[in-house]
Amino acid sequence: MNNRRTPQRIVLVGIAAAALAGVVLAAPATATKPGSGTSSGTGSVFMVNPVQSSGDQTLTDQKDSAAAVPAAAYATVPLRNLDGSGYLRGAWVNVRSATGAAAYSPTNTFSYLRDDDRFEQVMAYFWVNQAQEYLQSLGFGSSLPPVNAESQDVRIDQYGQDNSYSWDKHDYIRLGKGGVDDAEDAEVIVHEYGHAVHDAQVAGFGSSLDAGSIGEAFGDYLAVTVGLDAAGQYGWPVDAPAPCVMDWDATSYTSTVPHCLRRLDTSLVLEDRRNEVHYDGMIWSAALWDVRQRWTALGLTSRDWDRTLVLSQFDYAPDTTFSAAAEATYRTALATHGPQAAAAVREAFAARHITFQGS
Ligand SMILES: [Ca+2]
Ligand SMILES: [Ca+2]
Ligand SMILES: [Ca+2]
Ligand SMILES: [Zn+2]
Repeated sequence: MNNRRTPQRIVLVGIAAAALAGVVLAAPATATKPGSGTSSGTGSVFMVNPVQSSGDQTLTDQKDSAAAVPAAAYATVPLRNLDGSGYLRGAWVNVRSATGAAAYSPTNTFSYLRDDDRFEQVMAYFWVNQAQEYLQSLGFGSSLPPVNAESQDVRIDQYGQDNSYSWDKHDYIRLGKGGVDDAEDAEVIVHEYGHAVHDAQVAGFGSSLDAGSIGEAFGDYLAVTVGLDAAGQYGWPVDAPAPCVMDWDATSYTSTVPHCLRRLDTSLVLEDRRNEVHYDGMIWSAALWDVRQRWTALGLTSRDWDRTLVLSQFDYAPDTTFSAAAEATYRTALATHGPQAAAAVREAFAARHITFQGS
């Protein structure tokens, strides 16, 4: 394990330093797939989710009825990198319907309301593509190594339980139903994509309780940061607390307002753990969210932090501990943005009682 980790860290830190110094490295061959994603279309999607964009915490599923969500919650968006087949397939996403009709349009026009199962297919295409584009905008696949730069299989299970998961052995994301259809909330889709990102960065990632918790935490963090970035890109409203994860999917499970399946800004510390990956993940995601604020106070940006965070994850062992992963993140921050930024990382983890040697 150490034989693998140490050289990789040196290589990656070298790449990061070169990128930050403005040295442009040759793009890896896998970064683009010419001919497999050059068409564009349009689709109708939620602006992350209808609760986050409207601020209306009284919205409920009402058995998947179209009338339950106002027309103002939808946005017409470009669907990029399609393969031109008329299906929702492209360079970074391959949507399959486990049951029912696959969305098809010879003009690449995909406009459906939420009671039509094809709506979830459009959501999955748009948001997985958006997440990959976000990673690429940070430099992954150009100045930095690619991250999951392949056509991600996504299966929409029209009859399944509420059991979305990313199944790395078969390399696909499955989005289920139950309460609000999972793919009606972009934060569920991007959370699952976060697992695919980890799997692509470190084979078999998540084989310890701590690593599994980090996987859940990163999924939640990625979901929120990609959604906020998209809101900025497209000019969408955000009328719910930014650290609230899966506002719309949560309406089926939570009675307190605001509806959040989980949050990134809890005060949980290591001793609060319950040995359950989603719950324990909130200890880790609170540190990630805290670093974001600390770096902003230092004059850095959320994008700077997101780039450093994802870069550091190449260095996590599949069965890492919180402590070892925190140290790897600290060392990457030191290499990319220097001692002050690294100290902020160390302090954010220490606030969650996650420490490592030298901290
Ligand atoms: Ca639906
Ligand atoms: Ca659900
Ligand atoms: Ca949210
Ligand atoms: Zn998960």
